[in-house]
Amino acid sequence: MQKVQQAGIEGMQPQDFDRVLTSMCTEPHPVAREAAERFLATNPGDPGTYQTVADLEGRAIELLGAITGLSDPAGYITSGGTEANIQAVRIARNRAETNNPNVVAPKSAHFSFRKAAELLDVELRTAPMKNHRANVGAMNELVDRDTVALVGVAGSTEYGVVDPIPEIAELANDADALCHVDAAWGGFYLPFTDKDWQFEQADIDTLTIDPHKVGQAAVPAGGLLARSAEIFDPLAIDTPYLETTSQITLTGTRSGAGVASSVAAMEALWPGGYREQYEISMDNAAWLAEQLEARGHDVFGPELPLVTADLSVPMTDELRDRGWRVSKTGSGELRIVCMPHVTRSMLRSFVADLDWF
Ligand code: 0PR
Repeated sequence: MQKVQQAGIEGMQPQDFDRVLTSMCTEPHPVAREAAERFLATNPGDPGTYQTVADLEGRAIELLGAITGLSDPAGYITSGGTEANIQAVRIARNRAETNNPNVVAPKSAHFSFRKAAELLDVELRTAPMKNHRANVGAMNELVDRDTVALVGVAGSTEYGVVDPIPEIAELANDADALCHVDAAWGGFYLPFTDKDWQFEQADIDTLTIDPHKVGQAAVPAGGLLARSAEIFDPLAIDTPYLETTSQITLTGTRSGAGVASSVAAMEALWPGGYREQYEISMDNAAWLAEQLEARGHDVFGPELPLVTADLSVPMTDELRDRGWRVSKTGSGELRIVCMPHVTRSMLRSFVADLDWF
């Protein structure tokens, strides 16, 4: 008890971002921070009571639809990408007829799909990759009559790679399965690339896109979008004592701060601000890749603003001692995510520190 009182919250500061090179979270935009605080005590899970934030959620989905190329979007603001991915698998499982459902995904799929599979008693089949990208032929070999969903990743967690989404959607179509795209991280960069991933054009059913990552909203605002409201029907649970009589979300009480900050960030930044951020972050990532290559390292990327390099020395501990927050891929490569808070001068001093070793 004594100890807890001594280490009071007063005066404690959160991690600042000036040496964070590994996170997919970032500094929220100032208007997002302000909106989050204003809506801190609201619950979009109870739209009958908290009408304003419920209306704001509609606006958030409209904006996410504009960003992803979906003209009549349905969806809601989740608690991060994990909830969105779990819910997509839940939709696929609930609407299918099989008792033995499986989901086919590339090996690069985020570990939230493993959580989904375990929770929902669905088999997760992962296909080997081709140069860090989903191999559609290998995915096809895993598809059978019990396949309820196919997953594509648009901006993979480890390498920042975009899978061939239209081909995966076609496989899903042929198998009569749901096509889910995980653009949790990449979604706010993709509109400014030449990637073939647009929602309606690529025939996607559901998509994860997280405002709390590249969207610069408050942590942990996530987004789940669907091509039509009916896609959510298999999730409806009766809520007899609320003013609204059914709920499709996974969590009950939800973050009004997440919803409000998402709208604030997107209204401030879509499209010009996000475009500018994409260009700056890509330039920074390309600069870093060049610097690392010039030093003889084997570099992958940037396809989106993420670079990995085989530094062949286990130096993450030394870098951590100097304050750098870096991480490695499953294969041991150094992985740098060029989020909005990662500036050229930060990268310059990082490279200077690497030279020092
Ligand atoms: N899908 C993709 C493609 C992701 O990269 C992530 C998270 C998720 C889904 C899950 O999103 P939530 O974490 O919002 O539920 N990717 C990072 C990861 O797990 C998240 C992260 C966050 C990493 C903070 C580092 C960090 O410091 O690696």
